[in-house]
Amino acid sequence: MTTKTAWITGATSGFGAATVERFVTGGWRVIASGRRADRLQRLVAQHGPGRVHATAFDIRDAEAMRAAHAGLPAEFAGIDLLLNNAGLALGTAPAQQADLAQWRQMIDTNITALVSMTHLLLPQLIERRGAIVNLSSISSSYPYRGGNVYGASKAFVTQFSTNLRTDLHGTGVRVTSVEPGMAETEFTLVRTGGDQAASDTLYAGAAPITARDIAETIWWIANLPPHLNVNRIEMMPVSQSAAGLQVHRD
Ligand code: NDP
Ligand code: 8X3
Repeated sequence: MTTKTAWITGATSGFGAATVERFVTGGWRVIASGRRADRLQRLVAQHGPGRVHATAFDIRDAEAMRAAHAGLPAEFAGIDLLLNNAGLALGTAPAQQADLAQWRQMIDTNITALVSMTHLLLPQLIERRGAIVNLSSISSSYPYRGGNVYGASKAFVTQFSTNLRTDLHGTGVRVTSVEPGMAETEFTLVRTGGDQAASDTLYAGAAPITARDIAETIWWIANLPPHLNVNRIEMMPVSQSAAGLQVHRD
């Protein structure tokens, strides 16, 4: 059996790190990306340079992205799956109090970088009848206070996934939008600028989704028979559900 290769963005933490682990354990090669080079090097040390290739770059830097792609060693150059996972939420303030720089960083990371990675790899994904898995979120469907640009960026990811499927009709390339709810990773630490107490409070007693749950789901999607496509998959912890509409009265 030929060894398959996945490019996993946001591999230094959370869903990405757990998915690297799952795919390497399952026999795949992984190209692991993120800004924190030390964490990527730890993955290489743990699994070996024949299994994990580290590409440390800021995903908003289009030139660095292209250079990372051009510099792939031969054994990692044929990519079968792109996991567009790198992303973040910044801030919890309502739109009228939000920081514009944070909005721009979410758009640059969650949208612009994701479409750039996709555009870069599409030719070879088509050639290999590969797969694209995009990390969207339940915030793409359910608004909540302070979700503003984050949720909108994930709605883009969901719709981009659907539209990609339509354009890729007949190529054999599979596209999936994975839409998790509350999951405990570094997500809330990043969102709150490093507030560990806020992160702990959010997840306490809620039995949130784990990074491993998501990694197992992505592994399942990647290994379905080639005639099957999971278009969208929405997941929540049992402790989370939608809570309806609000009414303001004068
Ligand atoms: P983490 O914060 O644990 O991981 C985020 C990853 O994204 C890190 O590896 C980080 O790497 C990478 N990343 C962020 N910005 C950049 C950048 N500019 N350049 C390169 N890499 C970057 O969060 P999660 O694992 O939870 O999040 C993964 C994805 O899942 C995100 O898209 C998130 O929006 C989505 N999601 C998360 C949910 C949750 O509740 N946790 C629920 C639904 C969706 P580094 O900092 O090293 O660059
Ligand atoms: C991250 C989880 O609750 O903001 O996407 O939708 S949530």
